[in-house]
Amino acid sequence: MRRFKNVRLLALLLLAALLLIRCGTENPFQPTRGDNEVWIQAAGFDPKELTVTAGTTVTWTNKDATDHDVTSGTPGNFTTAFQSSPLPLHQGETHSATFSKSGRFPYYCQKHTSKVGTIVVQ
Ligand SMILES: [Cu+2]
Repeated sequence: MRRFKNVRLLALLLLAALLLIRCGTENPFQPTRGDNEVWIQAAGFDPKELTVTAGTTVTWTNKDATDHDVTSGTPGNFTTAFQSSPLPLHQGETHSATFSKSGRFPYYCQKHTSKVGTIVVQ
């Protein structure tokens, strides 16, 4: 009886996993934002300011249908303080950069310069 229950549970879990996989381009196994992750939403970078410790790798994920980029610096003032995304990110694509030194690192989207964010490294 117990064995039969386990088989039913397994079948149910398998069905749930299959349903999740069918749910579009987003990673179904990561429904919430990670600690060192910034989501690029239609409204802007989320969170707008992210605080991490030195040595942390931050990952940006484009959650919007529109292409966006992650450019180190402030609008019109590109810097090489950290690795910018080489190309615009399509929906679902990610870009990562490692922050080894402490400080405030502003960034923006070149296509939509009202979209700005800051990584604070402690
Ligand atoms: Cu953009």
